[in-house]
Amino acid sequence: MKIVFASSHEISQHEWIEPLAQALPGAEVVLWRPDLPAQDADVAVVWTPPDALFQRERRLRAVFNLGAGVDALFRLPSLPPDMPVVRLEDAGMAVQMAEYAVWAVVRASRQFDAYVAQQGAGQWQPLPELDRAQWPVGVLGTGVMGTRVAQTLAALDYPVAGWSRSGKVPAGVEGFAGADQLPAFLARTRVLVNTLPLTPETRDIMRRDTLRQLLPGAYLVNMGRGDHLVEEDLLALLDTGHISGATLDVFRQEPLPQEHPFWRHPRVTVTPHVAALSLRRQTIAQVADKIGRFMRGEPLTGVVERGRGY
Ligand code: NDP
Ligand code: OXD
Repeated sequence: MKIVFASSHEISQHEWIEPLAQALPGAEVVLWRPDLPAQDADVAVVWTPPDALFQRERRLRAVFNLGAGVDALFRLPSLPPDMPVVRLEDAGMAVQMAEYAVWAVVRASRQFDAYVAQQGAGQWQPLPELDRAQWPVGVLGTGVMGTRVAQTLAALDYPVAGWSRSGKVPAGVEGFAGADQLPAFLARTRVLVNTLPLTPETRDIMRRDTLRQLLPGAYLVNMGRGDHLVEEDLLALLDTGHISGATLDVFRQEPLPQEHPFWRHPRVTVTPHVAALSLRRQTIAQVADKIGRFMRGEPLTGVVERGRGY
């Protein structure tokens, strides 16, 4: 079996190629380079690969994505429409997404940013206590990431609801399903936490008319993709005060351009797409297991439904 490893980012032979080869004895793992001839590989392991990979490697039988989101892959014109695409499932990322959401929600609801400002001014001024009923959290997408996020916030006694296509949510979380129930979900939500995948249906889902349906003083946490959020609509609603603040990890353009207003906005917190980092050991173990199953013709999970886009 031959595996080609392709990414637009710099890949360390020592950190990725050698451990993947060790995890799949008998497999040959090569790093894809645009200046090399076709490798005639059986499968590709990728993270934001160049389109040229699929123009060159014509014998690929499947693609294994080193991330949960497959939107970047689906943007490539040369990805064959019937090529099986397998994504990463959790691999240590869900707990990090939950930590990120807790960080943002707790900071907003317990007014910890105000205490940081107080310290700067040498001020000792306890603020009113937290009433959790005033901070209902709504999680967009209750898949692998959203479920862990919702469970974790519910364990901290925030009233939590989840929205998905199926309406499936973990115990202790109120479920809302599909476009019909989106208005009711938004109307009971103050902190909106996004963990959706980017698809044609979810693009721009956080825009003026949806964000305005949130409870006044709403707070936004975006960990999904930048294209879920219409950035100028968020800025306008921050100006009116309907949205009190936002913690954003993903952006329409990454890295976020230096001149972007989010950098200097007093009520926006920016992080550089790090809500969940790939954990190399867990990622390699999972991908190796999935490749092994695929090659042996065994059932495997994480196969993306091309029609749904996730
Ligand atoms: P899953 O496929 O497990 O979950 C996707 C969820 O979104 C499901 O609950 C699904 O509903 C729901 N959904 C999809 N489309 C719609 C729709 N049109 N309407 C309503 N609900 C919808 O994905 P993961 O949880 O593993 O990952 C989610 C996303 O998180 C990734 O695609 C990626 O963009 C992002 N991510 C970001 C990271 C970061 O560091 N910022 C790190 C990792 C992931 P249903 O359950 O009914 O199918
Ligand atoms: C992912 C990501 O999709 O890191 O895995 O954004």
